[in-house]
Amino acid sequence: MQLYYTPRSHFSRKVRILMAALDLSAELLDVGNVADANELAFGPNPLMKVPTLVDGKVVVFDSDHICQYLVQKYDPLDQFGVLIRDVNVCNTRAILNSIMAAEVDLILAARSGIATEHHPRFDKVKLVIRHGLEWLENNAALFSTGPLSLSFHLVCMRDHLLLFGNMPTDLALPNLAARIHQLEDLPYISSTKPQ
Ligand SMILES: N[C@@H](CCC(=O)N[C@@H](CS)C(=O)NCC(=O)O)C(=O)O
Repeated sequence: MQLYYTPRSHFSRKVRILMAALDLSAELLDVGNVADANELAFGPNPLMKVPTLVDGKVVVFDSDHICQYLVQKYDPLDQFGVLIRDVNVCNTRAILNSIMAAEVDLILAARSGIATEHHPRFDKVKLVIRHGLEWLENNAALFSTGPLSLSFHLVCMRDHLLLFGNMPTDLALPNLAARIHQLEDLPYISSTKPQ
């Protein structure tokens, strides 16, 4: 298998954590700057995003879809609850993904030379991150009662917000921090942490 990714990509890290936890390996293909419109670098993905998985003749786009594909093919017992469709779990995934996508908007705008300060669109994007984090904190019990893959997702979101300086510093998130602390030393969490 090949995985188009970048070492810092939080969406790609979801897949990398799951693959490591399932003892699966893939050749990692770093696409470089994801803000670039360099079609060739992204391999077969017409959306020019990472991650993309290539498994023989099968091409799979989108991190959640890739995780589902891997579990359906390689983990019939679904040890980490990737295929769970419970409404609360899906809502939590939607919030995590939206915070992560909002952060991509901020980072790629800045990387493309757009000032994101005092701009109504980006003010809203920042509010999405704040309100999303508050929602997760208020619903943090879902991470201990829900599938472990949801907590993998949480770690990816949190580490990336911290790495790129987009975590609101005035927001107290003790319940999320406690959950992440329980997982930080797992080898597939620590070995995939972006530097
Ligand atoms: N829904 C997609 C989102 C992927 C995504 O936005 N990836 C970012 C990097 S972390 C990217 O490649 N962005 C490029 C762009 O938006 O132009 C997924 O879950 O895989």
